Amino acid sequence: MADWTDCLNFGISVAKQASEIVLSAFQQQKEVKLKSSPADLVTETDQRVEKILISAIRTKYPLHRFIGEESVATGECLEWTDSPTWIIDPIDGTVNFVHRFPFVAISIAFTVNKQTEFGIVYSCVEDKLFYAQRGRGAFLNGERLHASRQEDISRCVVVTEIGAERDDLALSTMTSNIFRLLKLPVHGVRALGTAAVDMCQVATGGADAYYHIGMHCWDIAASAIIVQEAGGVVMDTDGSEFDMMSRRVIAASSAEVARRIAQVIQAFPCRRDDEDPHRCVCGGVNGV
Ligand code: LIP
Repeated sequence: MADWTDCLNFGISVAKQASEIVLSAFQQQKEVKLKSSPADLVTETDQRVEKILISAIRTKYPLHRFIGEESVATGECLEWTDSPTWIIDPIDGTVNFVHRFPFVAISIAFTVNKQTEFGIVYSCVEDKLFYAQRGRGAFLNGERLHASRQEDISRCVVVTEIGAERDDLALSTMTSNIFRLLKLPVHGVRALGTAAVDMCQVATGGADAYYHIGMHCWDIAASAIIVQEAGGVVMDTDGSEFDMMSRRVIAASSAEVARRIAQVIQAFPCRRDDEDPHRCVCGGVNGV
């Protein structure tokens, strides 16, 4: 079996270098552009950090492929293949970044044969480096992570996000999901504004579950393996196997809590990340 530890260590080093750019821009005024909705923002720093990450990784690993949030946003084909692939969100929590709300993360996952080999989530302002390598555990700043193993939904803190959708169906679905969970009851519902850092709270045991409908593969690809390697469970919101491209996810301390959340919440229709081939243009970061 191939050992991707060198790739992981290189990924951590480039994430730390990129964090310096994020932090230096964090307190500055930002030029903000809109993407899919009035709440789906992008800044020059998002784009610059992604370009720097891809350029550095491509120089060392020229045959590897990339799925980057901002490359896809500007028309790059999202083609997930069996090739070694880096799935990158240069700034997860861009709304937080624009508002200086101190939860912004660089999220980098690495897959081979469509299986995640490692994930890195660097919460820049907190200086918290979460990472996990398949079969070798999950870590926060070098300390081993363990999910809470909570099995009683009524004793859970649940993390979720409202996301960038602002249409009536999405908003009514998401708010009614929160209402139903609170009426179970659960101990609390939280949202940090970054799916990656949200999900890592399950790996630390500080939260017992995270769910989201509408996020993208780059938001959660890295944190999914971090939860799994911390002993947590990751699945689709319909209770089926986790599907990184479905834009639906539940991460939990135990299968029992994950199943209870799947029973309570409802999803709304989302186009899969790997659909819509007409949106993309060939060439770009993957060259073909
Ligand atoms: C964000 C997610 C967050 C969600 C936002 C947005 P971005 O990713 O991490 O959980 O609520 O709508 O999708 O766009 O900041 O990389």
